[in-house]
Parts: sequence; structure tokens; C-alpha cells
Amino acid sequence: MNHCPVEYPLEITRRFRCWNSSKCIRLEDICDGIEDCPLYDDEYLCPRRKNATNCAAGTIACDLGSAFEGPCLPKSEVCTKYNCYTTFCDMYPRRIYKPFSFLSFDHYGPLTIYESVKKLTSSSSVQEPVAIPLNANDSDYCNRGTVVMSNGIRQCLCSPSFYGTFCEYQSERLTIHLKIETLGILSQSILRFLICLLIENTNNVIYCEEIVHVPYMHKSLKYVVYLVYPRSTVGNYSVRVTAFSCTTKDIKLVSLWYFHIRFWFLPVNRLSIKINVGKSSTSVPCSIDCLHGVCMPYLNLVNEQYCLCDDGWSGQHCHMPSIFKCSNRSKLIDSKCICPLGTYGVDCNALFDPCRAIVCHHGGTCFPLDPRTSEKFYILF
Ligand SMILES: [Ca+2]
Repeated sequence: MNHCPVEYPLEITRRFRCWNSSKCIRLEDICDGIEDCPLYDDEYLCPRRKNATNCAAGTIACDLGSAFEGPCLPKSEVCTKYNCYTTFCDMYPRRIYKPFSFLSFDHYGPLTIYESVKKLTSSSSVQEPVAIPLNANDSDYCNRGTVVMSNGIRQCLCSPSFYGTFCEYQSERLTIHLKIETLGILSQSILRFLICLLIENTNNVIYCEEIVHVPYMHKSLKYVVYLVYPRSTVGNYSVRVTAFSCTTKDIKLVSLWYFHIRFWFLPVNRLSIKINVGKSSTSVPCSIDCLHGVCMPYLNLVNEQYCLCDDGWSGQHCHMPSIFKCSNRSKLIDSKCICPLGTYGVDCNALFDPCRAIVCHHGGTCFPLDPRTSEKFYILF
């Protein structure tokens, strides 16, 4: 029964096993007027096609379910048109999955797990790594995640939208689809975006994600950001997007946006945002007091503002001394240190220098980008 799927796992339409034979043929080769099976059963199945003298070999005679003889169509069009639905259309997979391989992505590790991870946790000495290949069956072990071996036991690393021992539960979350357009001089710079989920009444930050955007490289890119949140009945949630232009020396705040999330009773929310960086905002008198900071307007909501606190202060009105410490050149915002290029970490004290080994010719300058992504650096001319 499973002979063809086992023999041809990637050829998803090669699912018809010929009578009394181990030969598997493609679904589109059934009833096409050409005898493909040793006992010709692929054509004897459909006597009407055999008698359809008006159809050339290699075409399908459409079955209209009556004595009326349907049109002849090329094989590629069978099952795609409502008037050419044959008996075998039900056997086609409804969704075609593109084969995926870790080998095609250099930012994933090899599909082998090194035992040194285990040994490092149990003793202080580092030993030679021993590769343990994963079985083919392991690909199904974690529903929406990747299986890893830990202490000889299979465990699951889940994608952001799922959790559980086998990644079998959906997380309650907000998914943001973000498209960035950049105008003017900023299209030459490197931008960092902080995207934070807030409790609307207090503007307390629950969770933030960060992206590094190079307008020249990422012009057509649409970002997908997952903000996972704990369920709470206290108030509504909203999202603040903050854009910074950054160099290896400093960070400058460019613009802020604020988005209300309307339907928080839903377990999964989605927000599609298109923002224009470099667009000037309409200036309105500030309606909030910023004790130790500057009042900044939101670019998309004219009547709402934000207090950008001076160093060492925090809170909605910059009224509380900050308990967070960031490195000198970084900027503290929403309880998070925003790092200049070339540094990362909670307080921006860790160094990241992928440009060390790069030699730039013709006046180019190398800039480090994001240590978390496969694009480690960018060369600007
Ligand atoms: Ca055939």
C-alpha cells in the first residue's frame, strides 16, 4: 500500500502502483492514452478515454460525468479546471510542500548533534565532539519544531508560535508583518528597529524584538515578528515601534509609531504595518509632562506623544531613576539597551566584529550588522 510513497517520497504525484508490478507511475500518466504500466492497467481503467479518438496521445479526456465527451486537455491542466475533473483528482495532494533541507541554510547547524554539549554540562573538561546522526523518523517527532538530542533524549526546539513537549500547542501571540520604506538621507544609513508589546494603560513593556534594517539590501523584505504574551485580563495591549539610525559610534532616535490592538480576546492576533522612515511628523503641542526627558510625537498618531527620557531616567513621564545600565554609546529605551553597530547583549558590552577579516577596496567601509542573522556585515560605498 505504501510502496510508492516510500520509494518516491519527494515525487508526490508518483502514487499509482501498476497491477502486479513494483512500478509506480505519476497520477497525470493515468488515462493519458499512453500505456505506461506493464499490464496497461493505467489505460484500461478508463474505457472512455481509450475510445476517445478525438484526444491525442498524452492528453487527458475530461470527464463531465455524462455521455458527453469532454474536451482534451494537456496533462498539466488536469484537475486545475472545474470542467476537467477526473476520477483521479482526489488522489492529488491538496498542498504541495516544497522540500526543505537544513543544508541549504548556512545559519542552521549541521543535522548532527554533538555530544560535547552533554559533556560540558556534566564535567568541566571539553572532549572531542562525537556526531550522532538523527534518524529520518525524527523529522516527525516535534510537530512544529526541530528535534535535538539532549543527554541522549530527543527534545524539541519549537518555533515561536508553538510550545509543549512536542511543540503541539499554539502560543497565544501577536504576529506582526512589517514593511519598511525609507525616504531621503536615511535610505543611506543602517537602521535598528525596536518593536515592543505594551500594556496599553500603563505602557509597561511586556516583550520586545529587534531588527537591523539596511534599506539598500532589505528594500523588498517583509519582516515577520512574533510577540509572545502571557494571557491577562488587565487592560488592552498595544505595540510601539521605534526606529534608530545607528553607526558603530552612536545611536540616534529617528521616529516612533504606536498601534492599538483591537481584538485581544482572540488567542492569535495579526498586525500588518507599513511604515515610512524619514517622513516628517506634524508637530502638535505636547500634552504630557516629561520631567527628565523630551516629548516626542508618534508619527502615525498626531495627538499622542511619548517621553524620551534622559540618561538615567525611566517611566512614562521620565520620573523614576532607571535601574538599567547600558554601555556608554548605547541608548536605553523601553527598559532595553539599544546597541550601536558592533556591540550586542543585554547592556551592549559584548563585541561583535565580523569586519575584522574583511578587506574593502575602492573606498568601501564594512559595517557589522546583526550577530543573530546570516547577514553579518554590510559594505557601504
Ligand atoms: Ca498512461
